[in-house]
Amino acid sequence: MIITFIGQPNCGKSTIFNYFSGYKAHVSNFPGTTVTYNTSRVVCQGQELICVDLPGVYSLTSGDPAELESRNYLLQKHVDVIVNVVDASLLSRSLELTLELMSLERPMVLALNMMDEAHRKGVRINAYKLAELLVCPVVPTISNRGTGLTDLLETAVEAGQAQVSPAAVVFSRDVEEEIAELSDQLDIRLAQTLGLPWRFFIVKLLEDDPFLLEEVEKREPNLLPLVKNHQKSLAQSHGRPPELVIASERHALAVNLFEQVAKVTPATKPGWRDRLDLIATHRVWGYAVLVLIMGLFFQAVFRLGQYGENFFLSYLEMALGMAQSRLGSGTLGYYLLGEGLFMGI
Ligand SMILES: Nc1nc2c(ncn2[C@@H]2O[C@H](COP(=O)(O)OP(=O)(O)OP(=O)(O)O)[C@@H](O)[C@H]2O)c(=O)[nH]1
Ligand SMILES: [Mg+2]
Repeated sequence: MIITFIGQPNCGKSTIFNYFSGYKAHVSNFPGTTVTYNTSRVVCQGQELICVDLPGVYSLTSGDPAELESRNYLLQKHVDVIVNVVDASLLSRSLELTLELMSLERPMVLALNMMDEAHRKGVRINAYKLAELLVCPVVPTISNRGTGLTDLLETAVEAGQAQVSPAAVVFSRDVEEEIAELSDQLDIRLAQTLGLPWRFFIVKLLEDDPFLLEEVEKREPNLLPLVKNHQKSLAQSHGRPPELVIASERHALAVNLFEQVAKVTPATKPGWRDRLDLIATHRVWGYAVLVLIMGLFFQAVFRLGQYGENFFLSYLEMALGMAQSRLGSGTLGYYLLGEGLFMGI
């Protein structure tokens, strides 16, 4: 069974992947850490799984090479279960990608990661209600502490066995009408040859997806003006490009989902991390903190360096003496090894 971890950048995918695989995929607090996919064999409930850690993506239509890697993996390779990792503290924004992934019509599990951060920000999420609305299991996790991860993998295996797809994403009436009309005019075999769900294919064409339009142009060039006409009609009725029309529909659906399942109660008192953040990002105190940290860093380097200096110096002098006696002081070898390497250190 092939299980892929996919989500927006910096939501904790590699941390989850590393927990299961023991593999040290690079993890950091910067988005875009993983730029190519990693795979690992994992055994769960006696079943052999292949876990795949994909680079972070904001959307399935993107020109960024790392995002394309994820998109191509999902669209072109066999995947049994999609584990959509979301940052629970940024749930509304994260659900936009979830809605796109749901349209791939594959078994899916939502990992509600960074629950500690959500809690810190006063965001309370009703995971049961979210699961009900998405028709997909939802597992709360705190992956850097390992919390909920065994449950997550077991749920993913069960989802892969049950082969149930999440709910269909329904847009507003006029977008649905364009989808229905375009579906009537195109041949379903176009999507089948590309191994894509029919509705996903139609929506992406309306979104002006350059890769799928290229495929249509290659296979059925006479159909391209038809697609362009539907894009134009969508753009005219909304006064903006078709890809923005659909992106804002997803945004509205994500906000609506968020409002149904989450409650935000502002933290009564800011914690020490929030206070530190406020000082470090202050437009005056931020520079003072920077100077203080640099000063401490230099002090640490010179003071700690003093202790090690004499110890290393005695060995280097010994090595220099040996090089001089063995190689002779005027030789090229001595210049390279003695004066170059040892004196350099
Ligand atoms: N507080 C908290 N931090 C977490 C949690 N999970 C992961 N992190 C931290 O979040 C940061 C990003 O984690 P990664 O695993 O690199 O995220 P990623 O999704 O693989 O990121 P990209 O590869 O850039 O897409 C790291 O500093 C992790 O230690 C969590 O549940 N809670
Ligand atoms: Mg990563």
